[in-house]
Amino acid sequence: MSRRPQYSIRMRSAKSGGHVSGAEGIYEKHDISAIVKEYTERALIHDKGAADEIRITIEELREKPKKISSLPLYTLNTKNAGAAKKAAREILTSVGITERAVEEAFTSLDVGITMRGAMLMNIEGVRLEPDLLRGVRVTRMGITKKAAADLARKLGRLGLNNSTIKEALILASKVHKYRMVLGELCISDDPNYTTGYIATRTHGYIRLPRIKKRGVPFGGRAFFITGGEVKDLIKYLQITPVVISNIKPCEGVVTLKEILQRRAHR
Ligand code: PML
Repeated sequence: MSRRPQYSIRMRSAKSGGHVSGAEGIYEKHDISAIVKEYTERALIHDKGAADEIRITIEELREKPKKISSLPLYTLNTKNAGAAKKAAREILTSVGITERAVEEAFTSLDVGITMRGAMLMNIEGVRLEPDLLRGVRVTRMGITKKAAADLARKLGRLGLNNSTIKEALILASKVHKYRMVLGELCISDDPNYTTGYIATRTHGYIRLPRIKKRGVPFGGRAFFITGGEVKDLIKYLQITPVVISNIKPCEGVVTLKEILQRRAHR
């Protein structure tokens, strides 16, 4: 029996040429029109102002999405950008990423340009993505309806059930399934969203409140990678469809010590 087709739906919006918002997921045919409406409304109502260009791509997937678990989610009570950076440094260096690379990532995310995709950095901080201006955009990821309900319930208990966190967790979970990726640093480019995160396969998805000051309109993502073919990694990030079908624990505020002692079992 042939399986029901699934579709990758992706939205990117811009205003005067600058990035405003993006969203994406993997859906069935009967969901398409509702999702297009939801994504369009999201692009038109945004803190950065209404988009003047909205691009929506709907593509039938040729490959059956790979099913994976989400990363476990935690929040650190970081009080300011300095504390968030210190926590990021301690966690990321504990998996073999150098301090220099972490420093380089923070500096690059603070230059005032938001790239369309993520930076790829080796553990010494050397950039490896072929297009240094665009970076690598992670696409073709989603979540099953059952897992989405479970995630909404788990995040809801923490007062965190919003699309920004859900989409970032889905993206990070796809990225960290690939063995070459050791860690990630993310700072939102939304001027009103001051919580960022780091992720590693060992520690999970760790939210870092107050990683930037309110009003800063740039940010981005850096993936720290080790040995392997960069072109295979890029192919996985951009092309391989992945859906989250199982949700790992989502916990409230934990200490840095607890994070460093805890090992996520994936
Ligand atoms: C983004 O895609 O804008 C980054 C979102 C970061 C979410 C951090 C969190 O609150 O978990």
